[in-house]
Amino acid sequence: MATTQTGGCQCAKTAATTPTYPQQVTGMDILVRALKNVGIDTMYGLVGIPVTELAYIAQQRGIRFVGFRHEQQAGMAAATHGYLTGKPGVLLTVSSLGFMNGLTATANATVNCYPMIQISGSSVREPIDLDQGNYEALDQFNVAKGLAKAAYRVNRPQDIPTAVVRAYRAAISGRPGGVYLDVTETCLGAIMDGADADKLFFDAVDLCPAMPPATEAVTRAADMLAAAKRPAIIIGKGAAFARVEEQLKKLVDTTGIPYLPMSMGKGVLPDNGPLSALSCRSTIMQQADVVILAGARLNWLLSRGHGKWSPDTKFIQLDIEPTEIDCNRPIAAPVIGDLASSLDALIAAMSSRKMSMDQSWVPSLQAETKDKNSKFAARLADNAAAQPMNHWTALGAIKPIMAANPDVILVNEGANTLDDTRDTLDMTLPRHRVDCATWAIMGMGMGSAIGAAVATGKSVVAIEGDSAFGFSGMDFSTICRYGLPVTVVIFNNGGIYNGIGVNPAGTSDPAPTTLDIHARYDKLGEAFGATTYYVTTPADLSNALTEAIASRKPSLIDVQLGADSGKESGHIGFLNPAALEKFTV
Ligand code: ADP
Ligand code: TZD
Ligand code: MG
Repeated sequence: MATTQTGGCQCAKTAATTPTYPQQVTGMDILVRALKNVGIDTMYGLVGIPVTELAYIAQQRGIRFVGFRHEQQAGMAAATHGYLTGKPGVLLTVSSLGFMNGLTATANATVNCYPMIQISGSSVREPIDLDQGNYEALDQFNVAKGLAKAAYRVNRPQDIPTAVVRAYRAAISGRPGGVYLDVTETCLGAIMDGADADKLFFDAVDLCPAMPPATEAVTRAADMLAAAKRPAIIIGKGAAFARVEEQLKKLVDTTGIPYLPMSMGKGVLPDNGPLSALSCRSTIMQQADVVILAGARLNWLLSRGHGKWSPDTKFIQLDIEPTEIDCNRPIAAPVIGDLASSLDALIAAMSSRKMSMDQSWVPSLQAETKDKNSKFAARLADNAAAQPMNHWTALGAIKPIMAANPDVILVNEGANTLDDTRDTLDMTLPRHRVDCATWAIMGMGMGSAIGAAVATGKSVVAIEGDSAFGFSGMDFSTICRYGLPVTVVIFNNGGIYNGIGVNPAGTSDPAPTTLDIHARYDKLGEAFGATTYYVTTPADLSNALTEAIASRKPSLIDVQLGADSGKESGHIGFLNPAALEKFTV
């Protein structure tokens, strides 16, 4: 334990407050016990003043502590842990910048409805409030408020058990999200009598209560569904999170309604099932008369309910969040409740109703699927000989291997790397795809891969664009340090979108989109003791991935693509190439 003063901070004094008498406990002891009481078994974070001892105490008392190189990645891991397990993931950060680095992930979790709790040590209150320049002083609580689903500050050790239960409930109940728990250094280091502390703990009852929908809402939805001629179900990541694969299967089996998954809804029902309309997105948007949104928002990923959507489509929205309804488009039949309860109720209501679906609706979608699938297969085959490889060639090599390993969790980020991977790789199991999701952010890859591997014990393959990997690459070392069964596959096309951008000024500086086409990312993996591969052909990629998955050891595959592989998608309307030319001097 450090006793030296760091930057004039007060925290070294905290270090001396670990109780020497068994009947005394610190705020840190109480916090660890409170976390264990609500079932937290894992904590992701990065330590330093004032939370180092807290992490040690957690580790000593049986909470697994996974230490990272950057808090953002620890936060992405906590969020993914929450999403995959249905219990809030926990992130531990130090004050000021550590807190802010982690807050990025907490904000992202809130946007994506992932349950997590960021616990951050914060500097002593009084000098912060008087702006007196204390070590790592920042009014973290007020900064977090705008970005987290909820924020709480604990100033006294006797409030910790209540604070932890409140943070837990806020993270998981209703629409899940990221919760911030500010624990002041003073509170962490405060000493209490052990017997008094014992009296603070309680068993919280029903931490994630069911929220069944109103009967009349279900009746309205069932009537509308039964009358539908061309119905469809859109399965979002809310459905994956809510673990309603059985209910959705039953609804689909009993009604024969086709389904269309959102990116992380893939696998809730099999992508390759007979009623999967994965390839018929535009047709559903244009022709479906009744669409059930099951844990999916009509946000930008669904054109906010406009664009290609027919103005006549009616929506039944199953969601836990009432304010989501009518957000972008009027919802004819809102069903507010937890998805499991809502689907149970809808299935029950449908059992006494007959569907009136057009006989030709499903066969026409199936015919379109067949046609698109064979065109897609031809496209992959067409690229099989491409040298250097492009995104499709590489994915053509990866596809059969992932199909043979359906229980591997896929993490995916990039631009072309994201879109093409999503389109190529079928998912057959729920909660097996984690990607950059609602905000389309880069920099979730290593954290999410680690969270997925730690939370589930399953093997993980992260398919990363070279740019995307750069945001979190240093935490590949965390994969190695913890010996996790993660294979990182980097699609190196030398840039953001591709590596053929041209600097319009003609100077020797690279274009804004250009990165490092000749980089050997495999060497980076070598530095941390991973098994590494540098591959230039589909056959080598295929062998490398097969071996890497089978090994269940940290592995990194650097996939060399051509610099011209990938299309640029980074233009907004007025910054199109023609406009850029106009502005070029
Ligand atoms: P996608 O990006 O896959 O379309 P979104 O993140 O946009 O999914 O939407 C997920 C939706 O699921 C959110 O509106 C959220 O409120 C909802 N949701 C999350 N958990 C539940 C639950 N247990 N029951 C019902 N709805 C839920
Ligand atoms: N910064 C953050 C945090 N998120 C972002 N989404 C971006 C920047 C902008 N951006 C994209 O939207 S995709 C992308 C960036 C930088 C990277 C695309 O390049 P890649 O994938 O190498 O990861 P491809 O295969 O070359 O397209
Ligand atoms: Mg790239």
